[in-house]
Amino acid sequence: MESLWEEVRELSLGNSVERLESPPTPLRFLRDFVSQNKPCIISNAISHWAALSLWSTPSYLSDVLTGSLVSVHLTPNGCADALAPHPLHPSSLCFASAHVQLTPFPQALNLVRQNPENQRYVAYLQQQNDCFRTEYGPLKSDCDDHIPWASEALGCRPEAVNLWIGNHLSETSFHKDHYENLYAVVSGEKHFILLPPTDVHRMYIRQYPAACYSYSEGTGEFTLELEKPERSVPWCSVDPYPSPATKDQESSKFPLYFNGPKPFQCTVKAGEMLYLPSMWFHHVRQSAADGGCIIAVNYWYDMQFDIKYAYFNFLQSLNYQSICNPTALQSRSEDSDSTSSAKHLSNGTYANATATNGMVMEPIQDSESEDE
Ligand SMILES: O=C(O)CCC(=O)C(=O)O
Repeated sequence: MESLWEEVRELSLGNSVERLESPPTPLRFLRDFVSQNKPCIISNAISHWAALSLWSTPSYLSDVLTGSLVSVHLTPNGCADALAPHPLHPSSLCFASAHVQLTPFPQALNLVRQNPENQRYVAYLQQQNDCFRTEYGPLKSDCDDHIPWASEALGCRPEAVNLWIGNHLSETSFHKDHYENLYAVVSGEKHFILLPPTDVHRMYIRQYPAACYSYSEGTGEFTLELEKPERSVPWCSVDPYPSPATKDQESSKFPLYFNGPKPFQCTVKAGEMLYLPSMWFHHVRQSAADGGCIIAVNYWYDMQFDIKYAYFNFLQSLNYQSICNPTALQSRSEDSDSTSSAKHLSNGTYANATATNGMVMEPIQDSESEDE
């Protein structure tokens, strides 16, 4: 397995995410990136968008969307769709979704912009259901309907276009999607950790009971309740940014992640676009120099469920038991000076690791995907 991780880096991915100074031709995009399932960051792909100048003025957004109701995701800590202590058994974990409320846009934007350090909640405007073309329809003419060279290469128009407006406290945990993703940052910066699908076993995908936050405006408190009927969600177990106090513990629970090849890491700045290939695991943080909002629009194109997908499912079904010790993994990763990547898995259904070193993953069922 370790050879596989290294070989894809040596043969195709290299050590860092490639940067293109201008949009590729459809042929180059297809040949060098999509068919190779390889990410890249593209400059000057959205320079013509009116959004780049207009959206940095909050009053512009509030004026255009004055009558719009949008989905606000509220969490106590900025981590929606992420692991949290189980409400009944706090020594174990559950998969926690945000409290979602439809709110008039101007008010919703204030929830994101108010000094987040002083609030008991973190608000993130995002709804991964084509929200840009529905909830945010009045902003449509500020961006492109689709990315022409990508549509030409992929032979279709986007299945969904989503808008993301958040502050520096919102964070998206490791996951993967079954889409080719063109992710354009309009203001602020997004910090991605990426891992290719070949690294699936490094994500420690396990089943977690699904739960949902509920927020009371009256008390300002969140409660976390298990979904009814109960269901479980296969989700990545790794937090790539453990606190100094838990770092050693996390490294020993997830040695394949922490001691394996460095993930790909990249920052996508305002005006840039990331091509995030289908099935790559990704973890996202965000920041804005002025403490303002971070705004992005992403285009999800259908992926091909082709031989790569079939290989991925086969790989994931393997009961990988590393006989390498973490020291061996460490020395391999020191040998290569790769940057890093983080990725996300589709048919990821693994029972809890049972080996003492946390390296055993046993397939337990063939579920659809760990994507939501
Ligand atoms: O921007 C984010 O917070 C997450 C983006 C993401 O996960 C996606 O585009 O698939």
